[in-house]
This record gives sequence, C-alpha cells and structure tokens, in this order.
Amino acid sequence: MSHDDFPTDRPAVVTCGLPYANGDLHIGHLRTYVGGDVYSRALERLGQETAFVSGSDMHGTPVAVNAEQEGVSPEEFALDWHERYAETFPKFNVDFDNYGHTHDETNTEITQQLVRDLDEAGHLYEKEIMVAYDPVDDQYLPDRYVEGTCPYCGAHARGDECDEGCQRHLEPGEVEDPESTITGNPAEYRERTHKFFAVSEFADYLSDFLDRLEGTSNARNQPREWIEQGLQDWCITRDMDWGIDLPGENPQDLVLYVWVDAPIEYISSTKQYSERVGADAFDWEAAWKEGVSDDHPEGGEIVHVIGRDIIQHHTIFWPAMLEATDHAEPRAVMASGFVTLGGKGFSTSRDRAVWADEYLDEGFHPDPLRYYLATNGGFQQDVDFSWEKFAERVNTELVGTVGNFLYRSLLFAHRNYEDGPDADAPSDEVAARIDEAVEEFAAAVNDYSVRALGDAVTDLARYGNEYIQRNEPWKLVDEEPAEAERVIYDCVALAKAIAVLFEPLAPEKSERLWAQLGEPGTVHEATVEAAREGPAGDLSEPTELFEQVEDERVEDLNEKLEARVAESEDGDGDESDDDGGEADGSAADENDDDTDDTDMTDIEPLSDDRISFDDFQELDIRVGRIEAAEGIEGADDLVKLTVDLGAETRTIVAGLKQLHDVSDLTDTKVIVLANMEKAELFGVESNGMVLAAGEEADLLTTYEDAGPGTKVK
Ligand code: B3M
Ligand code: ZN
Repeated sequence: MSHDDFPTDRPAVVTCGLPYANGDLHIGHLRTYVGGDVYSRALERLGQETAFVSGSDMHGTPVAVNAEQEGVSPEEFALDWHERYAETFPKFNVDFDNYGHTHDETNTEITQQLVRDLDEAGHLYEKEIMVAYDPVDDQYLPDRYVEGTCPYCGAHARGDECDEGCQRHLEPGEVEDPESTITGNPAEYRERTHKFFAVSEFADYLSDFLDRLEGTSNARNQPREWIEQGLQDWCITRDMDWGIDLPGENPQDLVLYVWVDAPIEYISSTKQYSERVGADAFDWEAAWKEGVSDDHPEGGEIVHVIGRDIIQHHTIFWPAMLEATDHAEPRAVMASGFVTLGGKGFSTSRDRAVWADEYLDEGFHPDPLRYYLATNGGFQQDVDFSWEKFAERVNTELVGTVGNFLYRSLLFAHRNYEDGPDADAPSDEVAARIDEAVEEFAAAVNDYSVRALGDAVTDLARYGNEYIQRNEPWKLVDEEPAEAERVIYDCVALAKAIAVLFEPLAPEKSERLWAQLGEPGTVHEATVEAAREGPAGDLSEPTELFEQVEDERVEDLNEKLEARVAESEDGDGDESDDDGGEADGSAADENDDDTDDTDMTDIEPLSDDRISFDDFQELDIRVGRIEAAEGIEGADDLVKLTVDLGAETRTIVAGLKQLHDVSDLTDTKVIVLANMEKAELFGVESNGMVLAAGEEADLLTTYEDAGPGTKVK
C-alpha cells in the first residue's frame, strides 16, 4: 500500500520526541524540534489540517537519577525543567499546538487505559526476571541506575541502552558486570516478577508496516535488521516509585516503564489540544483511533519526528502498541542526525555544546538558526556545527540571496508605487516560476525533506535576482513606465510567494515580510494558493530582513566556544553523555532518499599535496561485482560483502547498511582498493575497500561494461 500525497483529507498529527525533563536544551536538541516545527508548518501551508504536539518526558531513570543527584524529588525537578522547555521552544518559534507532560492526568489516564486494553487483548504476560539490585543501598537499580557491559557488542552500556556501542535497547537483566550508577557498588541480580508485552507476536505486522513506512530511510533500515535477528518481548514495568502505576493488581508496586507512557503523550497532548479548540476544529479521536471517522476509518496521518537514537522505540515497540489497541498506524518517522562539535558529540556535563539560551543571549534572531539547522545536510545526516558555517549560510543565502532580492525589489516598488505596483496578474513567466516553486515545496513535504523546502525558496529568490537584473526596471521607469510597473509587480509577486513558502523555515521573518507587503491577516494562515495569487497590498517601507554575521563576530564566538571545547577535552575528552542531539561518531547515517543533495557548503578545498604517478601506481584499484551482501550482527552500520574481483572473490566489510538497502546491493558493480591493508571489524576480516563518494556513501561504479578484475588506472 502506498500513501496518497500530502495534502490529504485526513487530519495530520506531527509529533516531536519528548525531551527528558532533566537539563538544558542545546542546539542538538533543537535540530529535531525545529525539523518537526518546519515540517508541520509546511504541511499546513499545503492546506493539510495539522496538529503539532509534544510534551516533556517526566518519568524514567534519566529524570530520577539526575533528581537524586541534585537531592530533590523527581516531580519537583521534572516540573521545573518542563516549565523551562515550555518557555524555550516558542523563543525558537517552535510553536506546538499543545505542549503537555507525561505526568499529568490526561496522560496517566490514557496510559493506564491503553495498558488495560493490551492486557484484555491478551498481549501482556508475567515473567520472572533478574533485576539489578544494590545490596548495600538496599535499592533496585532499573535502567540508568545501573551500568555495565553490553552483551551484544561489549561496549560500556547503560542498563537500558547500549549508548556508546551498538545503540541497542537493553532489557532488564541484560547488562553484564552491573554496577550502581549512584554509588558505584557492584550490583547483584535478584529475581522479580514483571509484565511483558508480547512484541514478538507482531514481527510480521511490523515487517509489513516498515514496507509502508515513509520518512527517512534510517527509520526503516535499522528496524528491518532487528526484526530479522528476532524480536524479543518487552518488559513494560520497573521497580521504581516515580512513574505511572501499573494498573490492576500490582502487589510489587511497580510503575510502567517510561517508554510506555512517553509515546502515549503524543495521543494525550493531541487530546488536550482538541479539548482546547473543540473537536470540530481538531478531532483527536478521529486522528488516533481506528474506526472513529467514517471518512477515514484508518485514522489520521501520524508523522513522528525524532532523534536517530530512538528509532527502535518508534518503529517497533510503539507501532506494536498502537496496532494491538486499534490505534492509527504512523505514516512516517523522520529520524534526525545529531549535531556535533569538531566531529564529536555534544557533552552536557563537559559543557561542550552550543546551548539554546546561549544562542539567544548572543542577540541572534531564531530564524537564521532554524534555517541553518533545517537545511544544513540531509535530515538524517549528522551535522558538525561551526560558527563559520553558520555565518556563511546566513551571509550568502539569507542575506545575499533572499534578503537582497526582497530588499532591492520592495524598496524600488515602495519608492515608485506608493499603493503597490498595479497589474492584473503576474506575467506568464513569473507565474510559471512560482508554480514550479510551489511544486518543489509540495515535493519536499512528500519527500520529508526540510532541506529541500529551503532550496525551493533560495532558488526562487535567486531567480528573482536574475529576473530583476535581466529586466532592469530602474532603466525602464522613465521611458517605459508601464513595462517597469509590470516588472516590479512580478517582483512583488515573487516576494509574496517567498513569504508563504519561507514561513515554515523562517516564521517570524516571513510574517514581517507579509506585513511589509500589506497583505491581510497572517502568512501563518495562508496556504500555497496565496503564493500563486498576485499581491494586493499597500507596501510599507521595507527594512532588511536578515542581518549579516560579521567576521569579527565569528572570531569572537569561536574563541568562546573553542575555550570551552578545549576545557571539556582535559580529561578523556571523548565521551558524549547526552540524551538526544549527540553523536556517536559514526558517519554512516545519511539519507539515501537524498543522495544527490550533496551539501556544497561542506566541500573541502582540493589538496595541495601532490603525489607522484608512482605513488598512484601503488594503489591496486579494481572493478568488482558484489555477489552477496548481508548485515553483520552487532554492527548497525556494517555490511559484509562478497565481491568478485575476477582473479578471486573477496570478503569486504563496508559501512553501508543504513545508507543502502542491503538486498539491492547484489550484482552492483563497485570500485575496490584491492591492496588496502586487511582489517578485522566485528569479527569479520575485511580484505579490501569499496570506494564511495561523500557522506552519503554514493558507491563508485563504471560507466560502461568493464568486468570484474579490470584495473583502474
Ligand atoms: N524522552 C528522549 C530521548 O530518548 C525521550 C524521548 C521520548 S519520545 C516518546 O531522546
Ligand atoms: Zn552494544
């Protein structure tokens, strides 16, 4: 089954992963929230009825451990952070229709009901398991209260996830050599009775679901692998006080695992929105439940925007919960890459991060950061933040291209035509160009590419600059005033289209532009149809929309940041200790939906270090043909390839798993560095290196029919 293109006549719900209410937000977090906000605004501009919701994640050990370390109750601690988040998001124009939290009544009720429904439908069972326990402190140690060794890859891991290694979700009792996070005491395992959700029964459903799932490719490829390896049932209770009580008989006083009630907040938050605006304006039940609406009994269009570290929860556990309880199935999961600094993950504890508040305190407007975060690289690509790159994008694209076109045309228009230039409609050429931009915009939404939304606008502004330059209205104004007025009317029409199409990325700036154009109402209420309608307003004196970031400013910001990064690296330097927005250093997470989207601003300068022809001759580069490709257990990125090199067949390991559909690789011709030194990766010896271009690992191949073994020279 494939989905109808947006806009559809079903209500859409765009959600953002809930931040744990446990610490400051940095721009790594913002990347996901800005992405979600841009996407939901773009859907609305297309005319899709959309609710945009999220909330704070109040429960679980990520909150409880931090609260304990600060000596306050988890409730007080989490509420305090929740309030700060609720204030911070709007400052970045991330405007949720509802921003709730998981500890409120709505979520407690809906969660307990959903768990009862799971139970009644026979999907829950009890099982004795081993739970880590600190005998000195007389405390059970769920999830992040315990640390140890990942049983799958051997990396140091938290009790609930292998955050530094294979990124797997870990079940209670799985982590080896457990120790208490709080006291460092060695832990022992004790037997307890817990509730399990029979996720494994949903393997076939989930495979089919992944075939239908839209969004970024990493959100399909990783879970396919996990299903192939066999799904484990999921323990949904914890030995803790903080959380939502397990409903029904509960002799051990267990609470629900945080990952049960957290995604349910997506539903609860939508319900709160509905209750505020009325079901006529947005009907949460018709969006979330099957069989409620006669028009769309399958429910609404659910789009989850998340960080790439929580794909498993959103593509395995959550859709299984929804399926088991007759809820709508997610249509898309957009999983963003992380933001790094100097190639390394952000580290909250080491202050190696660019903080959300810090950006605003520097006096910057939120919209340039939104633009930068949303358009710098494909959504699932990790982005290395630097002030230089930020400044370069602002100065060339926002100031140089978009701002420049708007200012020169609107200033000219305002000076010469007080009530705005007059014409019946834009010229055919300009009308066709605006149509094209609207189509690009719609295609970007349907491709889940927030970056392409930016291209649609910058390309249109580039065209505008070229159009005004080509037609030179300033030369026409005396001799051919009618022609001059027509040209400038076209330019104002382009400016109006830019206001509409740029609203998702730069909401406040677009609103200002809308006001300058004298258009009625707000651009937030307009749809792309308004972009096609000629301008009608009285122009007011334009001001420049975007500000240049000067070199000295960049130097100053860099100095501050570098000093902090250097300080953070005194020590072992290398760790990221965050939730969301951090990187694990792997580069292999790019969007294969996006492959011809190379980020030109990231192109490295060509090397000045020349090598001799003799040096080149030392490289034994050959044509190969992939005979077989399979994932490597325990490695999320790696594929084991069997490659025919003519004279022999080699095993080569390549980091392609999340970038390419592994099953499509067979029979692909590749270019291989055959005399690369051998390396062992996850227990597999790699004998050669497959060559690929760029962060997207675009595989090199041959133009015609050179066969396996042919030397490249
Ligand atoms: N609270 C944050 C994270 O793991 C977690 C997300 C919940 S989304 C339902 O990134
Ligand atoms: Zn692991």
